[in-house]
Amino acid sequence: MSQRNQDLFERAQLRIPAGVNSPVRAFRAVGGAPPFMERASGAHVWDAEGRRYIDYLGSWGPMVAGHTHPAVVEAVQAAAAKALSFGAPTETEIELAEAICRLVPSIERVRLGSSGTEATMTAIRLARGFTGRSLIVKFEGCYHGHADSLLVKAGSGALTFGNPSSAGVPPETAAHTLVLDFNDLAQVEKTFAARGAEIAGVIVEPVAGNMNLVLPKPGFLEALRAQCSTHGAVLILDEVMTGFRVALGGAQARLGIRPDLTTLGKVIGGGLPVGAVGGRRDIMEKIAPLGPVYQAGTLSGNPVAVAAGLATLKLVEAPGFQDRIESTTRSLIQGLVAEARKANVTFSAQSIGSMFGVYFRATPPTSFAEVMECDKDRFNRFFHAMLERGVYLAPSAYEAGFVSAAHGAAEIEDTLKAAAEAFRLA
Ligand code: KE4
Repeated sequence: MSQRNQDLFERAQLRIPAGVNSPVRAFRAVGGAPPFMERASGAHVWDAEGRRYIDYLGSWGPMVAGHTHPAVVEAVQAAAAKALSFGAPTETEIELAEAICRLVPSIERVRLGSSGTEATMTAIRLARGFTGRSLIVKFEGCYHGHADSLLVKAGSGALTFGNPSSAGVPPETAAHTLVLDFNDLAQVEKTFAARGAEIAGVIVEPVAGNMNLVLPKPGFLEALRAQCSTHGAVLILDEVMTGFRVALGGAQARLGIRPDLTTLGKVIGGGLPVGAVGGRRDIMEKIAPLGPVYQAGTLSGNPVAVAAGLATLKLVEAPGFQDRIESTTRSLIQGLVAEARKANVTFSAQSIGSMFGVYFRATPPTSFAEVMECDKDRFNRFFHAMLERGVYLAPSAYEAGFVSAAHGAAEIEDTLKAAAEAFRLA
């Protein structure tokens, strides 16, 4: 680690716990100290030492169009010049709501907030308020933000710390959350058979991206849909990460599942703070002030953030955008697998849309347990070897990676060159 980054990290830790404002950024999963970022453009970020990296983090998903896309920066500058915030309704919020409902047809009404956590917290409160029941079902390894009810064996940060549930969540709260195994059809059926009448809702990442990338097995999401319909439970697809990234209409469009509620974030803010919960009109009309389920936010629908989101969605829905970004991601994956084979390293990788997973395991994992079998130490050595060669992967073996529209053949070529060396050092 260079001196300036090290100095910044030490200074940060004097005032910010672990020197970061979100745990995974502290590099505790991969070791070492994180580079402090200073600027970004397209597929690249530059740290405080002026070192350039090809960025496969993309701010954990939002930067699908590439960093500082001119159309997004322009929209933000124009909005900011008019107002930074009103705390009152604006036309641009209607435009973003209309765009979301048009692109994700299962969303008939949508409420904007400022983060994915707010969106999922609201979605489970709506499920409970709509059904009058308390039990929520989630899946181990799936992460839905840090609301109390969902920090029960969460993936992502908590999983990375090998601390599958958070301190500070009262046992009585956790008791209302059932944690099942992702892709375990039999368990889902058994649980609904036993407690279906108590289940307010099921929340799931339709494509898991917080225990690394794990795809749904054929029939898994369909079974969740059928069980929720049979037992009157609300099916919530958490598309904070997959929305507009796995496909234009999200994983639900690609996989043909119609949820009752969807949560969104990341891409719909284009890098600024926007979250959203939306879905069936009869459920959404339970939300205050129309209905009894309270939800609120000072900066919900903030005009500058909404402008960034709108500009990003315009780019994402342009003809050919999804196909191009998916094919770039596929060429990255195929190249990595080929380089690993040349280096005789046990490795696998997969992608869907512009999300990808890399695993030091012979085949891509299909469950949380199989993710745990991946060689984490080998990933960490590979991560640092790539970082030293100017490639910034997600700093955890339990995170997905992201390609942007700004990644082209040159970036993939440079990445594979770095990987050819990094595999031999991992
Ligand atoms: P935020 O509150 O971080 O905006 O969203 C929470 C969230 C909800 N649902 C899903 C599927 C998510 O992936 C997330 C957040 N993703 C993590 C990345 N693994 C954010 C990175 C971080 O925690 O710093």
